[in-house]
Amino acid sequence: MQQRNTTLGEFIIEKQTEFQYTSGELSKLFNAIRLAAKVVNHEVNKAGLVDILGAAGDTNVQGEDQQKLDVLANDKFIQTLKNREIVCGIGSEEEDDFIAVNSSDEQDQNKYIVLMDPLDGSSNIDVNVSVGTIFSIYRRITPIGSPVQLEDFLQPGIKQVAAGYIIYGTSTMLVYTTGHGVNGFTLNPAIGTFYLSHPNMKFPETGKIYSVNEGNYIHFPKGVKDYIKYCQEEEDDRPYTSRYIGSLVADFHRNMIKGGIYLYPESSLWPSGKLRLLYECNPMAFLAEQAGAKATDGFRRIMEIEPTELHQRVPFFCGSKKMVEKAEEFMARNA
Ligand code: AHM
Ligand code: MG
Repeated sequence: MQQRNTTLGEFIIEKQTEFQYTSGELSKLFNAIRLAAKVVNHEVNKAGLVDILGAAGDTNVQGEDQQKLDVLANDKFIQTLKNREIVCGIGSEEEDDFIAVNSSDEQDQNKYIVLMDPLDGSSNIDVNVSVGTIFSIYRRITPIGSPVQLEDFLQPGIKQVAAGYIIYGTSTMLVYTTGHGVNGFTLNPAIGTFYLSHPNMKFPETGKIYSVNEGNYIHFPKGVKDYIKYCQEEEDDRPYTSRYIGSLVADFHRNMIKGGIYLYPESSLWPSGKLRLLYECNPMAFLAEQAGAKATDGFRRIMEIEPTELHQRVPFFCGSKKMVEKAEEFMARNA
């Protein structure tokens, strides 16, 4: 039984044998992530106090307005990951192309690539609603010492060696998996330390919450419309409760604790769905599966999809196993 006062650093050292690669590598990686998380947390928390709100004036590769904190979070994570000399490449929602780290160094032994959404749900910052950072870690597949290639980033989710998120909410938490369950750590801001607060997190097998942007109902495929009607029917344990924050990390986190399903389907507005496979859906799918839940595109397991593009989008159905299976039934009926 884990002690409640275990710190993230201690926990990683204790669990090092569960990580299939060299001990120390995981610590190095997480040292970088947790340090950047603390810096971003500090900035997010003072967002209301200083004049750093609003669009930075740039648009990102998806053509969306970038908030200043998106840029800042992106810079902090990239800078910290580069400094720790463990990562050979970084892919980010805020960068059009992947970044090769130390690619000219013949002695470069860095083996890991990180894909991330440095500040997801960033339209919520202005209104004091939770946002998050999502990360996904792979081993490179091209030879160590050579410049990293696009193929290193285009690996299916089943190849992830670790994934997680940081939620900047009423408290700040870091939740991660290395394929041996999911553990959650809460930041004590007074001393800047993450403590194990949620050991071995599990999604309830079913739940009573559905999270979807119902304003887009008219644009959804019939299977999703029928599933939403099913959630609203008065029968058995239904109608379910509708809860949609508009921050994937926050909606996922709540559903994992309480039981629920999150849906961002394809629609006439977003023909391939809105969320990105590599740094939003795959890491969340890895966490979901490790917590006993399910993540699909309505038909296929998210983690088995072979990526073709860095910023690829995919429909996303994720949450309590029985709820996702029910939604899939409606999708199959209308395929
Ligand atoms: P972002 O990466 O631009 O922040 O977009 C991703 C976010 C998710 O966090 C959230 O679940 C979804 O977009 C909300 O989209 P919508 O406003 O279309 O419902
Ligand atoms: Mg995002």
